[in-house]
Amino acid sequence: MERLTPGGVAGVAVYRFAAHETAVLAASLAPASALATAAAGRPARATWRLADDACDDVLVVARADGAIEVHAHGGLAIEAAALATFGLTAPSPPNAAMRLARTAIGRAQLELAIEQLGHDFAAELARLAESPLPARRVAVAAALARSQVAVALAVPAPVHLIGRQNAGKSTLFNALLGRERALAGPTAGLTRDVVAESVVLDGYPYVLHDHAGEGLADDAADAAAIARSRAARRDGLRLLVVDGMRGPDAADRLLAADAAVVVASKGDGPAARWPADVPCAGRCAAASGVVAGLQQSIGGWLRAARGLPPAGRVGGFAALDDRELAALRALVVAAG
Ligand SMILES: Nc1nc2c(ncn2[C@@H]2O[C@H](COP(=O)(O)OP(=O)(O)OP(=O)(O)O)[C@@H](O)[C@H]2O)c(=O)[nH]1
Ligand SMILES: [Mg+2]
Repeated sequence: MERLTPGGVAGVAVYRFAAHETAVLAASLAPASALATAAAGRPARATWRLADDACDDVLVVARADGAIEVHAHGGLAIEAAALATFGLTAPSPPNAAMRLARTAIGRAQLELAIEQLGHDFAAELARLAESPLPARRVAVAAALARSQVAVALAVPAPVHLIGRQNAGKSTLFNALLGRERALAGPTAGLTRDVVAESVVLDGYPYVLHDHAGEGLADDAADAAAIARSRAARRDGLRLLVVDGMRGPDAADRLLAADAAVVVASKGDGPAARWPADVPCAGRCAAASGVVAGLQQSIGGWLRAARGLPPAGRVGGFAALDDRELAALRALVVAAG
């Protein structure tokens, strides 16, 4: 028997039983048909009696891999009797879907985790491995396409707010987080250290980085801050913030060349002329304090730049991390 919930006194304790334990388990359940009902795909309510003084109302559930779960109440008497009857095996390591369910931030991540918990990744892989190669190729290609979206939903992507000093990066950073995390203000070069925080934008998770601005380096500390920022933003998506009341200059044009998204800040003020050859996703007014709308629009621009669909379920089993992706790809690579 494996205990899926942490030990202790709780409202719910979930125990998982391997095939060789089900005969003993069946004998302790009333009605005796509970196990067969669960095995047929219908969760069954039952009374679990392991000893005269250890009795609980439980739910019996069969998982896709054939294992049986008993959802009990976590009382000390039933826990002690279950341990005495079945012993405790070491918990199996959580798969990516379980880890995501525990750490999900935002509704879309949770929906994806619940969807993927409905698929037994190892069992689906084993089933695919048995299928003829042409059908396997088609199924793996479809799963990899879903996985591209699933990984984007499960694994936060780094986003770097870059731009000229005073462009409005830190103000935008704070507005997207919905709190005053970084210092912002009219002093050029105010931000020196890179500050990173997690945030959900338009349903997708990101680690948002606020950076030192590009511009004059009055002293060694400014120069070090700019150099450190340039090194730290090499990987990930760069979101260029251009002062929308001034418009892009030569330095902005250089930064725009390898930015995923360019936005014009200070959208509550008069807009500067914007040259047609500098791409601009849109204007934002971070100082206005409308967090939800800002998250939606910046998230939407990032999503469009990444070619991702609206966040949510992906419609089938998918890999959620590099290890699962590699296992999926290996199904066709090994077969040539
Ligand atoms: N009106 C208006 N002012 C803004 C907006 N966003 C930023 N500002 C102002 O622009 C100035 C610079 O803002 P910051 O967010 O500190 O700029 P930054 O890009 O982080 O600057 P550095 O840290 O020096 O690189 C501040 O005085 C802000 O109040 C906005 O949406 N509207
Ligand atoms: Mg700043």
